[in-house]
Amino acid sequence: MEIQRYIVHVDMDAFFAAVEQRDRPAIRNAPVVIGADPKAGRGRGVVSTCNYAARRFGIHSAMPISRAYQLCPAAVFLPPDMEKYSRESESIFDILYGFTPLVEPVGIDEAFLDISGSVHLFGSAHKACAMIKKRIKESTGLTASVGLAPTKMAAKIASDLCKPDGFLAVTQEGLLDFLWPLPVEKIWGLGKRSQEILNGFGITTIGHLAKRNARDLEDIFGKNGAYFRELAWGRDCREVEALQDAKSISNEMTFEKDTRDREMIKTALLSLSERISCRLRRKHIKARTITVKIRVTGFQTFTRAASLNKATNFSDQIYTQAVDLFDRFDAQNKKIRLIGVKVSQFCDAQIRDSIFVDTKDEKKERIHCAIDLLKDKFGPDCIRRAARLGSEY
Ligand code: TTP
Ligand code: MG
Repeated sequence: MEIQRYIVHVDMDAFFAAVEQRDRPAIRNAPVVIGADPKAGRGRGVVSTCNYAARRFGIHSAMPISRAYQLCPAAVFLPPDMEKYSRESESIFDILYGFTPLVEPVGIDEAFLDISGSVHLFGSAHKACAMIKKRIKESTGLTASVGLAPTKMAAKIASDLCKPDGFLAVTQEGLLDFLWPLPVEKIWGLGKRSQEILNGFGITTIGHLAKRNARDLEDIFGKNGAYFRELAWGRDCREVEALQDAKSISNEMTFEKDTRDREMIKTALLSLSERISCRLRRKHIKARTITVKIRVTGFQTFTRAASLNKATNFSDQIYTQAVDLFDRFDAQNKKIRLIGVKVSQFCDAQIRDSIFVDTKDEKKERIHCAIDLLKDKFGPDCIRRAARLGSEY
């Protein structure tokens, strides 16, 4: 008999904006935008996030701040306070680790938990989710949205659909009824390009995708075709990867349009390196081997790896090595579709370097990493963002 899996996805609502609203009662009912200084509409830079009141004006993350100002000049515009959000994030993760050690941090405000083995401690999976929300609210004053499902993909979609302050549970029996009416782009890892191609074949929902035969889809996507179809059938056996168990940490990005633009690729590598270095630091580990994954137009995928003399969790070292590996790769003039960075060969940062730990440096690096999330070219969505800049002006 298959054991029922209970995967939980937790994502804080309008995270940076919610923290600022909590701390400033005067702006509790106002539209709030966190990001660059709008300078009365002439500011450069982007929106980091905004609260739901501001979203009603059409404002969203990664939008140019000048555009956000045009849409709602009366909104409260605030600069981000990354140190505060990092502290907040740490207390939220402390709460999550109280439910299970199987926590996979995804971003500063987001995580997967596998509570399959600990459900009995809480009475039921539903009760565990309600407790997660309650404890976060009580301890931080902030709301989280929580998705519960038998797979990671469904849990993530569920938390997204019930925002803000929601809880949505999907059962094993209800999984296909839940997935099939959803637009096909909700499939995890399916980039904008793939979505367009699928739409061109009349596949607009996950249900459409499930009903196509695997061979047709392989003709379109190669191996990935069969994989996407599996996901559409709710077969997603990816485990929650608690960082202490992981042998490697990786992150990748699909470009909206295949590209040869080295600056754009470097920007992506920087953003990926920073996210990875954050995850390493959160677990107090360092890595020695850096691998770059490069997928060219047509889904051909290559990897290039190198080992450093000394293990690191600093983003600049990971980034420099990643760029070097990329530069030495001969793409034979093909465009790049996807770029990824992986680090492996871990060691414990504290044991290894305890005498040399430079706390000033560590603090600087942590803040630096978080601040870069906000920057247009360094942010987590820098590629989508660049494209949006084009269409919004
Ligand atoms: P998200 O969870 O994507 O967004 P959010 O928490 O603000 O809103 P939602 O309720 O939709 O989850 O990102 C978490 C934080 O990361 C967000 O508060 C600000 C930061 N961030 C950026 O700095 N730039 C970005 O482009 C995005 C998407 C997020
Ligand atoms: Mg969030």
